[in-house]
Amino acid sequence: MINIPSSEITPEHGYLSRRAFLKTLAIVSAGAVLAACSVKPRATAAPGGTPPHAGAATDELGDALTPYESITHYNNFYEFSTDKEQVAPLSANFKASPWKVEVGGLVKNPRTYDIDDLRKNFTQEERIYRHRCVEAWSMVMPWVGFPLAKLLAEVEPTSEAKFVRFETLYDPGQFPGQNDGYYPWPYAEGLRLDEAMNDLALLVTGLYGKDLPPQDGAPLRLAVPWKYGFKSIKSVVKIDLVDVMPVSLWMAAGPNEYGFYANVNPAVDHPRWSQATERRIGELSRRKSLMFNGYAEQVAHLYDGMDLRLNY
Ligand SMILES: Nc1nc2c(c(=O)[nH]1)N[C@H]1C(S)=C(S)[C@@H](COP(=O)(O)O)O[C@H]1N2
Ligand SMILES: [Mo]
Repeated sequence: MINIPSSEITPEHGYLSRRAFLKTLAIVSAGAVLAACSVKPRATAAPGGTPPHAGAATDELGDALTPYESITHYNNFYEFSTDKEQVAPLSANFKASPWKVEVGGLVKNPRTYDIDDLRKNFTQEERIYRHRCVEAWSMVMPWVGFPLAKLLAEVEPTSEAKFVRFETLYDPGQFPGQNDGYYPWPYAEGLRLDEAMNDLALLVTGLYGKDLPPQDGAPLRLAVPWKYGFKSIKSVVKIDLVDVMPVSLWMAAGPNEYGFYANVNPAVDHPRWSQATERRIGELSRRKSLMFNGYAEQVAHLYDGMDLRLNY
């Protein structure tokens, strides 16, 4: 079994250092300008055309969008670095085109998609989602993308398919972190088929109306907003329908700390820290975390009769 040094996965300090605090202020004011520019009336994306700018200033709970600067300069993407602030500079030259995504396994119509086809063939829509990292920080992102369910409908899972497994690109030449044999690369994640079919599960191609930047998982990443952020796998090249529960990178690396379900649940603490509250990036005091990250109405039924403490 792999032993993880706690420095790698210990959550950020609840209170920012003075340097980080001053930096946050700078990011917030720069971000305020950006956010103001991007609050435009909702536009409909023409097929293959420019996706819309953020169509609203808040999520459905009234919480402000996190500034573009913060979303793109405070990143978890271990293939580049375990240092959140190093991901943006290290990913600047990442080659997200050409890009192919292989969809197969237990499906009637296996198919390899070009990223441009995914953008053209599936109507791109804007979704404002909360993102809650297991480390207890959070953001609000205006993603652009399309429901995973639409892609699955096209490949038609067979009756044996019970889970969906996702895999990130393996390319140590581009991903310096993959030269470190510490984690079981490539990064993998999974969803139960009914979770994957839920309308909230989004395949993301853009952010703030622009193409998805490398640090956020270009050119295609998943967003499953009711689960801890590590489920939202980046830079996906492979989607497989399978009949057994996939083992994710985090389940393999730390099975006692990271389970398959990873639903946001303020009542179930991480073995090493509380999940009751979170630090919203850009805010100074902590806020209460919400069951299923505030999406209970849409997803709680998926877990009827399940013990969410056992199925963490
Ligand atoms: N391939 C890959 N996907 C990943 C990660 C990663 O290290 N590698 N980190 C996860 C974690 S822990 C989080 S919180 C989110 C961060 O997404 P963001 O940087 O766009 O906010 O990506 C998730 N997806
Ligand atoms: Mo995370």
